[in-house]
Amino acid sequence: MTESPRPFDMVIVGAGFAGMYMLHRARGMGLDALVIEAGTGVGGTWFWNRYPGARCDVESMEYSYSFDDDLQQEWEWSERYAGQPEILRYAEHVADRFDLRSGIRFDTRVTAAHWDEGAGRWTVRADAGDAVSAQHLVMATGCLSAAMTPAIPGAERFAGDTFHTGRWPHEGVDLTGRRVGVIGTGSSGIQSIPVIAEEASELVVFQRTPAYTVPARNGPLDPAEAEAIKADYGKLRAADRLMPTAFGSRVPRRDEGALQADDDDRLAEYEARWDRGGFTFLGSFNDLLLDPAANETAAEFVRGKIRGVVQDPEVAERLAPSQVIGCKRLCIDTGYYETFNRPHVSLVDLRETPIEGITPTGIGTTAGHHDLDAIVFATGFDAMTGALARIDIRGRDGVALRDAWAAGPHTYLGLGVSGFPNLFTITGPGSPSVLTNMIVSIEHHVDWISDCVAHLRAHGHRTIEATFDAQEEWVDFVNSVAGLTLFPTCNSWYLGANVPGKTRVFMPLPGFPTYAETCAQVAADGYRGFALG
Ligand code: NA7
Repeated sequence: MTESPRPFDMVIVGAGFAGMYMLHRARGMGLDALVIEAGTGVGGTWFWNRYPGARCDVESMEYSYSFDDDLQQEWEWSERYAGQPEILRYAEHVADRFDLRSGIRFDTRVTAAHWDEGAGRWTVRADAGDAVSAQHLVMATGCLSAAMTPAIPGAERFAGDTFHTGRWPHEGVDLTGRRVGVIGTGSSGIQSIPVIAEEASELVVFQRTPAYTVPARNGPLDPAEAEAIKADYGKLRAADRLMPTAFGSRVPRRDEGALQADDDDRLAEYEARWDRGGFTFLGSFNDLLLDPAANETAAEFVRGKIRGVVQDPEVAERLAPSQVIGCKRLCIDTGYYETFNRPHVSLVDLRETPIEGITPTGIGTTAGHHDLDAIVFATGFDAMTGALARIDIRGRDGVALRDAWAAGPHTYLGLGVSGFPNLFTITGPGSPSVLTNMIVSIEHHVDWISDCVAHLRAHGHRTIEATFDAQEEWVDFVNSVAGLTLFPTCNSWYLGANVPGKTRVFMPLPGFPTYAETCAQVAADGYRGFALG
């Protein structure tokens, strides 16, 4: 006899910052909620990405929960930008403080979620334990969680060790005295390369596209600064929510186009922000992601910095990007360009000399063979949709989400999908998500979902589902906004361009404040664009 799956009011997939807060809110509403998490601990991104140098690119005082004032007053960050171990400790602290672990089933990977039309519930299956059923299914699976390792011929024959930055061994890796190859120069490569160079006897960096990176200027967090923020934390949080990226309000964007400023003034602005460090560099002027000529002034400024730091002019030219700055996510580094001045560090430009294959002893390119003891894949993720597509999610009439999204993700507000009732995606495609401070976007979505479920219960509704028309209109809107920007001009993971065969669609929506207003208005209008059953 098969027992029917244990029923929950809400099943949440993932115990990163999104899943943890969703569980907290669900419990606060009296819901019987369960989180299912593939890892053996909480933290999501910060649980998996333990590579050397892993660090948040949003400042600590902003990259933290705001929902509990005691928490934000009592927690003390040690650095301006928190490193992965400290953020993981923070996630663990939150789990303990709010007794979240008792509601999380760890070490269990969700494999399937099927909508049962008759029961009006989701049946959720995993690779361990019994199936469960859920009235509401919340996907808190993260935007950068489906790691991608490229299929390079011969990879299985490599006799040394291979690692992916997004799946770094928890016990750490000793690369001392080893010859290491790093493939990939996105944020993970740029953060890890200077640290790996400290240990490795030889480091070969395999670069396909150079990225722009701005110094982090990381260091101990000034206690006086932290105290001043904590004296009125709500003020910083509110000001950040009014920023397009939901952070950085302390150094606002200059409300002027780059070409409106004269040459000296423009240069001084870039220098000041370069010296300050971090993402606010892109806020130097208000048109950097709108006007190619404006963008080129910032791009050329960074290229000049690269030429100034990197001693070998040929290496400097290979490191100098040509695409629009900010089109791929800007990187924030500590000593990246300086690392290429070290005698044991070399750069292979894969545009000139592509990889032919991996051999038992290293990596072969069209220019020759590099003998290696270890290969680090800093090759990124199947972003925004990858984690969802890897689960067999089936909505009405057995339609698979991965089929429904074959031509790119279609959502309403990045929160709901037509044909998939009672399914919510936290920071889903079609919402600002990865273009923002993720914790702000996460809290916003969790609060919205919580209010929505409370509304359904108060009004006796059992289901909610995005209407097809509202969804398609939303997809058109997201595309039209993206089309006004320079984001679609390069091969970024925002577009899925890094995943072979993935349809090229710009997935996030630029502009947090307008988006948040729209979501609030949709709720105030009785969940306009959703069908309530
Ligand atoms: P990214 O930013 O997607 O970077 C991946 C890097 O790996 C990038 O330089 C890619 O080059 C490179 N790559 C990917 N596939 C290959 C192959 N097949 N051959 C050579 N090089 C390859 O991922 P990260 O983990 O660094 O960062 C993700 C986000 O995490 C980051 O933006 C922050 O938000 C935090 P490409 O540019 O595609 O030519």
